[in-house]
Amino acid sequence: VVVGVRMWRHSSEHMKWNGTGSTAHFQEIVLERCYNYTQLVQPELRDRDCQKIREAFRNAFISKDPCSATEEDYHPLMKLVNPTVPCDKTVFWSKTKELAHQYTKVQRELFTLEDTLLGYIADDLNWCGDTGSYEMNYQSCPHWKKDCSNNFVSVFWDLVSKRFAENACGVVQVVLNGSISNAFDRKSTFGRVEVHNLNPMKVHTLQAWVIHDLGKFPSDSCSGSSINDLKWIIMQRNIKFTCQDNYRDCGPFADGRQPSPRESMTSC
Ligand code: C8R
Repeated sequence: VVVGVRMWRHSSEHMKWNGTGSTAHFQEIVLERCYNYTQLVQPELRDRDCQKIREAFRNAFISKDPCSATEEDYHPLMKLVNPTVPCDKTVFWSKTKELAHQYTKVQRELFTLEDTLLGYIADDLNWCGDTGSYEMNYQSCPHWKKDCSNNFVSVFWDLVSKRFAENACGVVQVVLNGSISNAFDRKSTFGRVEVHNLNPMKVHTLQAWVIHDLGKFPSDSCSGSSINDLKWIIMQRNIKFTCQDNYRDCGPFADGRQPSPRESMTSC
């Protein structure tokens, strides 16, 4: 009976949140991605101390209430890694992560947030700790809607997205999804954080690409009302706005066939 009670107490303590638990091997993955990025992807960052980065990342949330995250918790980590994307090379996205990444994989000089060190390290990972414990919680983490919005993962993405946008300069691009009803969503990270943190002294144009999935009915476009919202917000901030449906700048194939949006984003 005692064993039963202990087991029950144990598991109820750990399943207290509604979201997925921390990614298995979180610490190792962070370290490995950091080494991979600083040595192979962006060797100019060779001198970054990955052990320190891993430690600062962990210290941001370990032993803390997973529903009381603040920007300050991440300041030591942010100090170790400042974003450095050259002018005209920033690519934002919203509901088009895969496509945007395919695009910057081919256009090597362009950067999404995941092509910078912190975005690269954290992409697709989940993490949280627990008050009074040095362990990560691998069973469950707060769900941003069902538990709390000030969880460590959400606060992290809002913060790095803000810094990414603040640092952008020249012409910046955003890849939006024309196959959903609101290609521009004010409540997305792009609409809520990045758009408002572009610096009009540095960014002169926002170039939007509205991409339609082949085989899916186009639900939104440059002339739709959600893009019009975006245009208004951007123009009020004194930044020029341009928009293109189904971006392509490479012409038809040799056999005259027109490239699909996906092909034109990724193969020319
Ligand atoms: N950005 C935000 N969120 C990110 C992210 C990123 O780079 N990378 C990951 N993995 N995530 P969405 P959005 C996770 O709704 O809200 C930056 C977070 O858990 O399709 O407009 C990036 O610079 C987050 O909750 O897009 C980009 O421009 C979801 O994915 C926007 O913000 C957000 O996915 C994209 O954010």
